[in-house]
Amino acid sequence: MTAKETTAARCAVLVGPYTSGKTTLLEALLFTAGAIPRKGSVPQGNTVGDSSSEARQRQMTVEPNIAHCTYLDDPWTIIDAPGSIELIHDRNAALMAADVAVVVAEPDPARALTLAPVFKVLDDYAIPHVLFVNKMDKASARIRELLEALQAVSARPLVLRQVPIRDGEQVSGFVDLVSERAYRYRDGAPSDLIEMPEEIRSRESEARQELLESLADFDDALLEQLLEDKVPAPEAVYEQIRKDLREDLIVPVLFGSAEHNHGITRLWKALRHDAPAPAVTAERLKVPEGSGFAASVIRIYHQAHTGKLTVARIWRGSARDGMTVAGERVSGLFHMMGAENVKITEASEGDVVAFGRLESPRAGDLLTPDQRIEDSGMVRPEPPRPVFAMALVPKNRQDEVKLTGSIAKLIEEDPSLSIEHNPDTHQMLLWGQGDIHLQLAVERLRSKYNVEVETARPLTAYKETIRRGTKQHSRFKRQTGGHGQFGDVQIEIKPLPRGSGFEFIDKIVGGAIPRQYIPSVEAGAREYLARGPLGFPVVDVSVTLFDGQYHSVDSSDQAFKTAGRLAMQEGMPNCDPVLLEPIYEVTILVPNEFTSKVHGLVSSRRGQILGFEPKPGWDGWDELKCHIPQAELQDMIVELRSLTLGVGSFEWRFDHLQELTGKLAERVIQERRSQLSG
Ligand SMILES: Nc1nc2c(ncn2[C@@H]2O[C@H](COP(=O)(O)OP(=O)(O)O)[C@@H](O)[C@H]2O)c(=O)[nH]1
Ligand SMILES: [Mg+2]
Repeated sequence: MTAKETTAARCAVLVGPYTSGKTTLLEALLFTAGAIPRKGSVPQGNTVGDSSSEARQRQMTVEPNIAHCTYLDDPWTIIDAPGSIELIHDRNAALMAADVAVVVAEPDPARALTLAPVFKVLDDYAIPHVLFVNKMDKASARIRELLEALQAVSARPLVLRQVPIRDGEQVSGFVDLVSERAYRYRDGAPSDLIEMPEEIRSRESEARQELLESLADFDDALLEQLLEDKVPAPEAVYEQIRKDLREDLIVPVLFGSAEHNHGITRLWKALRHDAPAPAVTAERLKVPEGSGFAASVIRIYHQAHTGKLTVARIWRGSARDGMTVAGERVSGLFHMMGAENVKITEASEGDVVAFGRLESPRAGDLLTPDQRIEDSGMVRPEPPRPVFAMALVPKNRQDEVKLTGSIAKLIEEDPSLSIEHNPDTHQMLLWGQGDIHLQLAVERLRSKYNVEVETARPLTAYKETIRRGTKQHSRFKRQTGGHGQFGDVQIEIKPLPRGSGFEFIDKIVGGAIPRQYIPSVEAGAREYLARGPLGFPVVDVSVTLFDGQYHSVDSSDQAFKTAGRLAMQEGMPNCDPVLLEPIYEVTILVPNEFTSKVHGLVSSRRGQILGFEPKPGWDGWDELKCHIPQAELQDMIVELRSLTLGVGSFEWRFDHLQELTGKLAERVIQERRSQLSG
């Protein structure tokens, strides 16, 4: 083999669908590297990753697990990213630390589509990646069939590096297609080199030929050799694989079993030999040139004991405890090992470190000794737009300030969460990527910050308007002891077209109401708009003040304001009030095999398809534009995901208000009534 790429610390990020075995693979990689004495397992709840109570309880990765090790004297950081589609931002952010990504897949062709989103991100950002087909201990499908299914969702060619040796149905080892050596798996130990079994020879040479042909697509010299039937030297083949991976031209495919430690040494060797150096990655990510220390923030962790940890990858220079970063003094320099922080004194290029107690950094920042640069021009993922919300109320009224502060910390850790104080419904809404995402936030509020909250469904921001006009004469008159209050107004109330808002027209002539009181009439009318006859804010109404009377002693601003409101209160119920519901424009993105299902979903939610077309740059995906009522949108992501193997998504924005009548409207009005009286 040729010399490996670098001695600087490298970083591999494990990605792939939920339950494909990434956390188990992290354990296997650490064990094989000698970084842990025993291999834990996810079901037993004793792995390096997933150590938080939220993760252990669900047997699910809920935040990136970061670990360090040394493999054959090379320093490595391995990040095990969450697989859940709801935690997609944490995965994308972790990928910004990757020299190489390992896509972990289940050996099930029927689930190939679940890898589409991850291949898409890797292809878009041109992140070098290998595919590790896991759970080969219980694979029933043939690897060839699996690769065909997976190739359909990967823009880059998947290139098989090994072929399995089978003992009956059981995969008992593999042949490496470059060295042409055969190995037999041993549980929990490196494989044994064995004689290549006779019966595999033809399959092996066929697969080897395919490998060489894939490589020859990117190299003329190799192509020439193949055409001349020459056997290329193994060194040349290794070198070609390394180069193609580094340029993200091919995806080498390896397989094994994380649970049984099968194929782990082979995976390690591929990473060690083929993963690019951090300097190459820095260039790909457009780390600004310069001299001296520079690191980019991968993620923030708020920990009970250590406080805020800023996890960053060092692109240039070195880091020491006590140094100045972003103008602040670092207090504690660590390597993370799952839940454990291992104190270190120094770190250099390529290393992923945690800085203790820096106040200012945010995920995505570029850090230098004296600055945090938000907009450094580096490649960085935008958090996805939220698709699911929950209303939060602290159980304890006194916790309100604490709640806001704690949520701010959760958002620092995960910028795909956000908070909104809804001006229409007055609810505090926590927004995110789905039910699990938000449940996790609620659990962390309790477990980390000791804040208990009640959750509720977000209310729909209904409005109301009128369908016909009326004239209204109202008088406010009160005689109490000294001088009283008097205001008399005649108004005409009229409906306005959708989206017009509120309009007030003054048609007073001849001083029927003195000038100075007219703004008060308007103010009174406006005050009324907060809650119309049906109980909701009123929109699209015009009020014309055309006559009135006053009293030289008893009239006042206040009296005319009250008269204005009174006239609305008395007149509006006669104007045939009607409920308006918000309609959103929704853009749904799904693989086109699900497009007809989505039509059904949209119409079952009172939606209307405006059109659909193939999504540019997304081979095999459709984008559907539709109008859907806000009330129907709240849990739509849950149904959309269950219809589409979890990969469907959507974006939304408010479009217009639309009349709602009939049974649905009656129910909404009833609910509002009991809410207002309750
Ligand atoms: N049979 C088998 N099971 C595995 C293997 N790797 C992981 N698992 C199991 O698959 C489940 C999900 O594993 P986990 O590592 O949490 O997957 P992740 O969601 O990708 O991190 C756990 O119950 C593991 O014990 C494997 O190689 N073979
Ligand atoms: Mg996991």
